Amino acid sequence: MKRLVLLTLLSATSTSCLAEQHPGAEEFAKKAAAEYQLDEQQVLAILAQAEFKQSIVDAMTRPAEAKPWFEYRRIFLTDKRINGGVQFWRENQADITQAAEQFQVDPQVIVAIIGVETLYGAITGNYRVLDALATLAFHYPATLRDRSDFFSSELMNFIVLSQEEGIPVDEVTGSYAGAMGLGQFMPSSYREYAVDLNGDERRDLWSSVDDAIGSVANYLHRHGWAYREPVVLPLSLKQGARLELVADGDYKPHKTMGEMTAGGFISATPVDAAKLVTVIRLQEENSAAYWLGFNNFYVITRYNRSPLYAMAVYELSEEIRREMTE
Ligand SMILES: [Ca+2]
Repeated sequence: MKRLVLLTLLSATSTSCLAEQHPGAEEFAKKAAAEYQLDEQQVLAILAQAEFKQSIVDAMTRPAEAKPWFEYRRIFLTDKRINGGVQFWRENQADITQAAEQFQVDPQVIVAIIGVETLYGAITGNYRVLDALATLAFHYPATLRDRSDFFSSELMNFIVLSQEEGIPVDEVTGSYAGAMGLGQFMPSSYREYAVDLNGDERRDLWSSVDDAIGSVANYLHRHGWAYREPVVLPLSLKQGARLELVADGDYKPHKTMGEMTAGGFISATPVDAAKLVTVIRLQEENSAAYWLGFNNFYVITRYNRSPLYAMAVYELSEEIRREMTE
C-alpha cells in the first residue's frame, strides 16, 4: 500500500517531462489502461522511475551470436560449465528428476539450458528489468532492425506480471534484455510458462531454484519436446549434395529423412525415412559441419532463436550427461 501511495505522489510531479524522458511513454500508458485494465497514472509513475541506460543499448549491439560456431562453442563448452552442471544436477537431483518426469523433458537439457543462460544461477544479470525493458522499448538502437514493439510488449507484460505476482517492479534485476532469473525468462514467458514446482503457491524464478527448474522443463514441454528422442545426429555429405536443403533461419523440420537422403545427406545412425528433419550447417575453423536436426533441436530454438545457442545447449547437455553416468 505504501508503494502505491509513493508512486501516486511521484506521478503528479514527474509525468510532465516523461514524454521527453521516454518518447512514447504516454501512449504506452494509455494502451496499458485500454487493453490491460491497468491504472494509467500508476503506469506513468512506474515509467517515470525507469532510467535510460546507454550500457543496455551498447550490449544490444554486440550479441554473442554474431560469432562463428567454433568461437561461440568455446564460450559455453568449458570444464567450468560442464563440472558446474554436474554439481548443479547433484545438488538439485530430486527437483530435476521430478521436473523431467512431470514434464517429460530430458533432465540433462534442463540443466544445460540453466548452464548456458546463467552458469547455474551465478550470472542472472544486474540490470533493473524496468530500465532494460524501458530502454529497449523507448530508445531502441536505430542502427539495428527495429524490435522496439517486442520490448514494448515485454514491458507491458512485466508490469502486468508484477501486479499478478506481487513483484516489486522497481527492484528486480535481469539481463540487459530484461530476461529474469535462473532460466532467463522474458516477462511474457514468465506469465505463460513459469510453474510453482515447490508448491508454495508462488512462481519465483529468482530465488526458488526448484521453480526455475520446473519452469524450464514446462517451457520445453509446451513447445513440443519429445522425451528421450534425439536432438541432432552427425551427417556426412555425398558429392553434389543439395546444399539448398540446408536450413536458413527456420529450424522447424519440414522435409523427410527420405528427401534428405536423396539430396545426399547421409546419417550413419539409421533414421526412419518418413521422419521430419532439417539440416544444420555450423562453421568450424576450416570447414563446415553438417548435422541432422530433429524437432527437439527446433524446440531449443524456441528458447533462443540462434542455432548456435541450440547446439551449445545440446553439446553441453551431452557432456554433463556423460559425466553423470560415468
Ligand atoms: Ca514456488
